[in-house]
Amino acid sequence: MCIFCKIANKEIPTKVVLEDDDWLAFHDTNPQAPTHVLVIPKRHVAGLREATPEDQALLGKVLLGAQQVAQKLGIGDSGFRTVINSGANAGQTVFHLHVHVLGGRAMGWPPG
Ligand code: DGP
Repeated sequence: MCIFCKIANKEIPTKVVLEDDDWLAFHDTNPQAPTHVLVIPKRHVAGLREATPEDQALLGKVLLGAQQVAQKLGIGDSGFRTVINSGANAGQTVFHLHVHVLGGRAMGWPPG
């Protein structure tokens, strides 16, 4: 079982921010901003590249979960960044779909 499936199953202690039946949001262990949360579907999807039309509703729920996280943690008004790394070249290291929610500081563009 992948590490994020174990987190979704509560087999690994994790700092949960929010969740519902389909998704879970938790603090990243290696934060890249004052606020850095990951939002994952509880059902295993390896990444955005592997998502199918059957995952359409789930993807929408995960994105709206990211919105709720930003509101709950107080970064909704100042602005926040959402990132989905897809594949090794983009920096994906955990192959269970996750949306990074980053905020609490000004962000540069383009990203590195
Ligand atoms: P990515 O590079 O896009 O695949 O991001 C993976 C992120 O997952 C990275 O920022 C570190 C985080 N991470 C990896 N393992 C764990 C873990 O066991 N717990 C938590 N909370 N975060 C993890």
